[in-house]
Amino acid sequence: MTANSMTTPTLSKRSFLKGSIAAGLGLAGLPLLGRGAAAEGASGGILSGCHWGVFHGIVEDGRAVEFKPWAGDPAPSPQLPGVLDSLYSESRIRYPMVRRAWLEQGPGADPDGRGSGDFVRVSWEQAIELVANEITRVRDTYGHPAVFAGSYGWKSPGNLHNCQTLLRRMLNLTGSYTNSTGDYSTGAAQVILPYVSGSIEVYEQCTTWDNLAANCELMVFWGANPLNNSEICWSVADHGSFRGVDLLKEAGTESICIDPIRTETAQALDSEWIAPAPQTDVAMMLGIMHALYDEGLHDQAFLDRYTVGFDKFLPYLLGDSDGTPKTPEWAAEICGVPADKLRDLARRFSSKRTMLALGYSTQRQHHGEQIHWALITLASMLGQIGLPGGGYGLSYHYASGGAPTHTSPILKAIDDASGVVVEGAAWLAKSGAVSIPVSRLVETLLNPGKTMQFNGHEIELPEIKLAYWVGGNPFSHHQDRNEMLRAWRQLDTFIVHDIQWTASARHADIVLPATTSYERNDIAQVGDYALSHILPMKKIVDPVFEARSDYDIFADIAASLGKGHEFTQGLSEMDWIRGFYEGARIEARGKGMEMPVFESFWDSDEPLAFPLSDVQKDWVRHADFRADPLLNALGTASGKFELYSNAIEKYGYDDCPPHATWMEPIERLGGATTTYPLAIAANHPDMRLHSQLCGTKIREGYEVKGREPCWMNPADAAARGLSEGDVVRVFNDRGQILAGLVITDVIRPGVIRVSEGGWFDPVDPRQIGSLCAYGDVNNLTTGIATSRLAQGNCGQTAMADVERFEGPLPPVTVFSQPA
Ligand SMILES: Nc1nc2c(c(=O)[nH]1)N[C@H]1C(S)=C(S)[C@@H](COP(=O)(O)OP(=O)(O)OC[C@H]3O[C@@H](n4cnc5c(=O)[nH]c(N)nc54)[C@H](O)[C@@H]3O)O[C@H]1N2
Ligand SMILES: Nc1nc2c(c(=O)[nH]1)N[C@H]1C(S)=C(S)[C@@H](COP(=O)(O)OP(=O)(O)OC[C@H]3O[C@@H](n4cnc5c(=O)[nH]c(N)nc54)[C@H](O)[C@@H]3O)O[C@H]1N2
Ligand SMILES: [Mo]
Repeated sequence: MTANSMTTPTLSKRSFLKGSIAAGLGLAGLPLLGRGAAAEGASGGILSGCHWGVFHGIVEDGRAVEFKPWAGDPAPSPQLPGVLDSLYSESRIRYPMVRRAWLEQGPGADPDGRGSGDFVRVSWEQAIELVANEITRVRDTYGHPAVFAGSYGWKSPGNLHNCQTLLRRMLNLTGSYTNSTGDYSTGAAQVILPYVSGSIEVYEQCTTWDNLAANCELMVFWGANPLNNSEICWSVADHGSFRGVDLLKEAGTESICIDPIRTETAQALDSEWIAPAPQTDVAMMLGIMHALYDEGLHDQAFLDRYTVGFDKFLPYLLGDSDGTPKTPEWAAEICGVPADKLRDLARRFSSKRTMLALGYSTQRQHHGEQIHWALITLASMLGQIGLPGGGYGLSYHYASGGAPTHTSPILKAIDDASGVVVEGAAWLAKSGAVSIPVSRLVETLLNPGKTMQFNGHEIELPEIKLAYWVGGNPFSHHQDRNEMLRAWRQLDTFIVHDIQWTASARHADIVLPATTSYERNDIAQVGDYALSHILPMKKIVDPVFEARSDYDIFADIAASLGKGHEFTQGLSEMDWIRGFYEGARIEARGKGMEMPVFESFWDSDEPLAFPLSDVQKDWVRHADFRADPLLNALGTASGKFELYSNAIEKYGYDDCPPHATWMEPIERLGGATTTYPLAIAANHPDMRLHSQLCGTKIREGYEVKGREPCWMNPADAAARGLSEGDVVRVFNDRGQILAGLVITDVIRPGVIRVSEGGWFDPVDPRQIGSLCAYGDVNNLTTGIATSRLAQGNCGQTAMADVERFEGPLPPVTVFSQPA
């Protein structure tokens, strides 16, 4: 069946009632396929949810003792015990705390002392007053943009307790601040793709897994690992990608994994493994494109009808414009994959119905803008975009992209009082006086008043004196930790609300203990793409120690600044939640569905299920564009895929040319000017969400001698005389960390893996460049931007060396309460 050939059937009120609500708000009508379904009939306990999925909290004597996965979860997360432990772990922040030097000597005192752990406990009243007064002082002295509230990070889901929106709500009601644009996930891709395919695309739906299982003959996971990266959602996880991978396995679909690591997904599907040198994928794609063209395998009709600019890209591919034909032999030299293999791939991609699934890591690199452009150019040459089972997909690995989208209303959410509802796209919203690209804060702190090119325009970098962070961990997520430490010394004040004593909290001047989602009530949707259910996120236990919700904290600060009523509108927590639900109920009615009254929804023991139509189940990305490229034009200037961009040509950036181009990164495996021998895959961790849960007991399952694991190929270990379980020093000119060695042949020689999110634990916090005792990989990564176009981060650009650590091992102190 061809997708999009029918319109979505309108469900009668009756059939919806029959299909889901009458059946106990449960799963009736929803297929429950996939691996080891949750504990049978798990229920009882208190229904809630988190980034890792829907669960029931079991409570004994006022204490949560188990988070039991919901029976409807096709692949419950093994991280749930860590989620429970995040409530009670030794690393929980207990009381409001202020750094002694700041408290006694005032803002900006002894900035080198940040991170040394010398905190003084204060009362909530005093903490609120200190924060409100400091916001006022900084605004009055330096102007409103001196307050930075970009506050990027993965917080917790929930449409009310969105701490970042709440921070901006408080600041918008009382004045202004500097915000940030973009994110660390897809910083480069989301800026270039609007020029190429007409939208940011990286977070949009893919052709469904169901459609792939029926139509795809060759699935290519290009730096894309759904079985790791779909453990979570930005909202509450549905784990639909696990079911999706199962569908491919059942269908026996041939697959290829192009990745320095033989991933969980590759292992589950027994995929062919091709391991190019990291950061060379653009060259590899060009080699394949050259072979396609050379052998006449490209789809000229598709290029003519659906794209512009191939004629301007071709001279580059053939070498007419720069003297270097991008032949498979040329590409093989760079990427390390033999030329014959590249020709073989060109033939297989073009002769089979092929889906190219690209992850995000390849754009989190120097010149990361090029990879998505190269992929779309390659997919255009193959001519399968918009066909069932073919083309390209940019989120198969993320938040269960490709899990079919249910017919559901959009749940309303708290807004930031700038007139924009931002849940789901918090960091894309425009609020605040000034906005800087999210990963350029360090550059901004070090260069106030200077100008920066960004996406065709110029930004003047503001002077920032106060950074306010909630729901994010910059001392984990930002690159080049030591440069960051230098920049942080420019700040008068750093305020952090968190659940846990992260490195960011430890480097703060004022630290406020926030509640977890499990200590407050909220509401959310299940599945970023699936939108399969609306979930009551019920409070499971009372707040521990003196933790308070970000909502209550900001309401008090707003009140202290004279805007208390504007902040709360006189509504209680449950009033807000009910309001969001009622909004959805009205929208659902417009779609022919009747949701139950709020009380029966809230008191039910099951999430509220929404129906899935056959059309959505079989949905094909870009099918409408393919069917009628005029009526369903893309959002680009020409309405077609732009393989050459006149707009980007006009910007004249030498680090981002107007068509997909192989650009040498500052350092890479085999790079002519690169000094360190090993490429670091700073991937997303399998048993954490970034740094979240690193402070819990779940760490005991993967740490090696108390340190973050470092994977290494047996050949590289042998060459260095290293053994499994050795504590090693991983180092380069930017920094040094300890890690515990894991020797494995699922990683390519020349590459090591140290996942992002390990907590930064400097042996001497006063000394920039100090050894990190636990293993925060961002001591080693580069802080440069992808290019002047996107100014994205390069968390996957790092070369290093590894040696056995000799001498007395420094203790890991970052997981306990500060001194
Ligand atoms: N080298 C390298 N670096 C990377 C990456 C990489 O691949 N390589 N990946 C990048 C990417 S894609 C991302 S998204 C970032 C992630 O970076 P972050 O999103 O900053 O990382 P998290 O560990 O999720 O931090 C979230 C913090 O919010 C806290 N939190 C959770 N809920 C609440 C709440 O309700 N209230 C408050 N106040 N706090 C709360 C958590 O305890 C945690 O400390 O890292 C980036 N950094
Ligand atoms: N379990 C878990 N899941 C997560 C997260 C998490 O922290 N933990 N974080 C979530 C977030 S916020 C995001 S943005 C996404 C991130 O999604 P991605 O950025 O796609 O995830 P990564 O794990 O960094 O990388 C994916 C794969 O790319 C490979 N790779 C690295 N460098 C290269 C290269 O140069 N070439 C090729 N071909 N492959 C390469 C890695 O080995 C890995 O297998 O994940 C999300 N999912
Ligand atoms: Mo991300």
